[in-house]
Amino acid sequence: MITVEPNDVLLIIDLQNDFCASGALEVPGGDAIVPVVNALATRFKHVILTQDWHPSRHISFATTHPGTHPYEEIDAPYGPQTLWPDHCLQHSHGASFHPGLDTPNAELILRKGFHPHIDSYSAFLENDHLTPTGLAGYLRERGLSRLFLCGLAYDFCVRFSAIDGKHLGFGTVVIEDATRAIDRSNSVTETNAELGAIGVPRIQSPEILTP
Ligand code: VGL
Ligand code: ZN
Repeated sequence: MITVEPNDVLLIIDLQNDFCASGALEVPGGDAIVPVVNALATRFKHVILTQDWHPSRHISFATTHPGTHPYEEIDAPYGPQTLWPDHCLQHSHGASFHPGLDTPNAELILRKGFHPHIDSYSAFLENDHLTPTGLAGYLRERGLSRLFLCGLAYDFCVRFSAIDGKHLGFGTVVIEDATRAIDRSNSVTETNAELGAIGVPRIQSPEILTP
């Protein structure tokens, strides 16, 4: 059992239409986490949402690089970048939060991935692992010290947000059953191993929700 403390934050990653059923980059089972996330949100004093928010012709879109296909990798100036179907276009339906998401107490929506030439999986640092999003400063300034992560996708944006959160000194926990994975080329096994190696525990939502 876990007691939620006043300085804890529920960080809900990218629970957007394009990652849910019939979305452009559908994460299998993505919709199923919505009721779990809603229930979790009622237990936290602080709730923060991230929103993947790409301009058209974003570097992460295969369509931006003629001759490539989604899920291939390119060498971007900042390192390898997986290519995706066009998704989460700014102001599109796909970029909107899942209509069932109900988190009236959310205090911040952090958009990421809006720079045309750099992708951002992590809520903290863009994919160059250098450019900050400002989230660490926000959390520190407000004295928020422990993060509980949920949302989509476990093996991409949840994974990199958890790793960076931990490295930046925040208590970091992933609520496994409140996430779903894309699961390509061993990415779930890799994520489990990485999180384990740096001491980010994976818990189940009843550990928080059971009274
Ligand atoms: C994500 C791939 C591309 C995610 C975002 O939210 O995990 N994955 N953009
Ligand atoms: Zn994206």
